Amino acid sequence: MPANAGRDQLHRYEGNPILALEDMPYHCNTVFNGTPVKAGDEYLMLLRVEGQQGYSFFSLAHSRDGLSFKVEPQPCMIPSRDEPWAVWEEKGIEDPRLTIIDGTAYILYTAVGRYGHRIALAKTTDFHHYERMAMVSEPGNKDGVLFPEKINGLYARLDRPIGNGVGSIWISYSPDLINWGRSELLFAPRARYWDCHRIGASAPPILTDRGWLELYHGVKMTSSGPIYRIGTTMLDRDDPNKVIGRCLSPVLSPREDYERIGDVGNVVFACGMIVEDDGEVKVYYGAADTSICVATTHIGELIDSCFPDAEA
Ligand code: BMA
Repeated sequence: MPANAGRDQLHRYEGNPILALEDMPYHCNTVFNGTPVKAGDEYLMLLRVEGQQGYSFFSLAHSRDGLSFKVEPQPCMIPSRDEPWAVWEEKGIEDPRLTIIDGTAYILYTAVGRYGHRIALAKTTDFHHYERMAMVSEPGNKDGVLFPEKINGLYARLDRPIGNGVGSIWISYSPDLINWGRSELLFAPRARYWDCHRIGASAPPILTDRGWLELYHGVKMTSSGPIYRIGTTMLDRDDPNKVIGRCLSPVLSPREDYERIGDVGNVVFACGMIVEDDGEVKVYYGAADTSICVATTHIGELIDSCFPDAEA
């Protein structure tokens, strides 16, 4: 038997979950799907919090080691009451994904309103004041992640429109982060696999020596509901419309009680990762839509997972 038989490629931190209801400084229902950034020697994480009222908003947490986080006493971004945003955010704001471009933090998030889900864009320079910039998709789209640099002179993003009930990962480009186009399908669910039902971009892409590494989530439907797992794919460095690698097996599947049991059981859902100087990767993920966990691996292993050499 191979040494890693029965294990996931990502190694769960023994202290998981790193953020749960008990760690929150105010009353809420759950905290999950946090997006991290390393600023100097501090880690920041923008968290999705679901309030007891039932809709989501964002809070900010700080850490010195990327493992132990302290949440600020008040939420940092709540659904807008001002038009043109209010109608699109009346059911909450969800799943932030943070990307630093030229020193500004941009957040793509899901705005949830009566007409469905849209991707929205906000920016901040201090993590306390968030300026809404634009709604950047029509309804029916979510899981937006920005590339951290322009590609061939244009900003680029991945997202997940649903067409004909099928959720696949698409790429689009923009000259100004506001107007998006040249949208093309990148990759789709795979029949028979763990990602057969629906997929979506998870972490903002990271540039490696083999290309753009993307963590995505894949959903399989079962008779007791969906199972969300985390997988990897590699896009060409100069032309990310070319998918040059894709894992066969997920790198993380729900197995622990805190991933199996919660408001939505059987969910591991990444919203970001940090690559440390020594190549260690910390992947931050929501567990069962109820807490935040971290799992680690080496960047080389994540890259290798995109290039499986045999049908498993
Ligand atoms: C997705 C998103 C995530 C959530 C996941 C599992 O569609 O809504 O926020 O974690 O489902 O419920």
